[in-house]
Amino acid sequence: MSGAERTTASSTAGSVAVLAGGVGAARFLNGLLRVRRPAEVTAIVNVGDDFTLHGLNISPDLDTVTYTLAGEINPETGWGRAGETWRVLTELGRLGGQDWFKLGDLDLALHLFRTQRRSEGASLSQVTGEVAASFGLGLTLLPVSDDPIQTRITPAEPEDATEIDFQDYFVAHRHGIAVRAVRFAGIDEARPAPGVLRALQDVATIVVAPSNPFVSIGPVVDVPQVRETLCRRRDSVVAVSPIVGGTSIKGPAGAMMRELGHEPSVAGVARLYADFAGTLVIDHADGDLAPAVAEAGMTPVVTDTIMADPDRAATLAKATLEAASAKGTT
Ligand code: FO1
Repeated sequence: MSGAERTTASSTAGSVAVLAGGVGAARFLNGLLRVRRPAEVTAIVNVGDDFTLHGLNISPDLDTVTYTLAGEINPETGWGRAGETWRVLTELGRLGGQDWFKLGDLDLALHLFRTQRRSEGASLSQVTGEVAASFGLGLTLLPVSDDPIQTRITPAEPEDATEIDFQDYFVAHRHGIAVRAVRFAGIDEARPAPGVLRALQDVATIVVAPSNPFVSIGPVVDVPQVRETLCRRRDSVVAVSPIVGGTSIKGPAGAMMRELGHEPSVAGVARLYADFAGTLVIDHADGDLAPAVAEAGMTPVVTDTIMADPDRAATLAKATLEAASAKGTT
């Protein structure tokens, strides 16, 4: 840890860091920003989904958070831009190019900008800050690392299946294949991006967003020094379960838990998070599993976790912060 990142004396009251994946985290952050000032919020975002296509640097989770908080997200998909046009992609398809990953015209502009800035030597966190500022976002938006981390998936079948890239699994296969293993290539050498450890040390509350525990939160928490920092602040770490009623609201988290040998329930989530998070926010639908969450070592807090609209996301964010303050951390 650099001198600049060593712990400071006390937490800044009201400040929050959110460990974030894509769609679920973006909706949570959107709610959080209705109950906290942007200057109080730091989002620390997964980069394991990042990849290169058409020679462009694509960072899906950072972009989903950016577009959502800017009010520019496509509400139907939860990723990409609202009011998007697809002229480049259509022409690319006509040429016989790769059009399986849907990059819209507006979205492409961001990828061109990011790729150009990276080629000039700017780090991912610098570019992320520039993009966030261009959208008028007041929060601190950080990739968990400026170093490359690649989530790699081993399909369960056939027996001798080799690893595939995350977006190949998620988009090309529509996360419809069973998973045998998940690996984060490069993570052992990855360093936390500037500001990440300091935020985790200084904020009053750390929230683990309702994101996939394996492929969204895993590549954040497994960056060297991040888990250790969270463990030291365990009483200030509150997770929101991405599993409701035994399944994920969106995406493959529930199926993945089962396939990787974990119980697809809030108790299973608690067993995954208990070493570094003290509290688990669960939905009313799972209220009967509160004792199992407690048995796994996390304090259960039961509330409405379905973020059907920004108001309900704000209510969830408020309840999550209150769960932390009940432990005397805010
Ligand atoms: N998800 C899809 O299911 N299909 C797509 O074609 C697709 C394109 C895409 C383009 C830009 C972007 O930022 C995200 C995009 N996503 C797409 C979503 C994304 O790949 C996943 O949701 C995340 O990686 C998982 O968090």
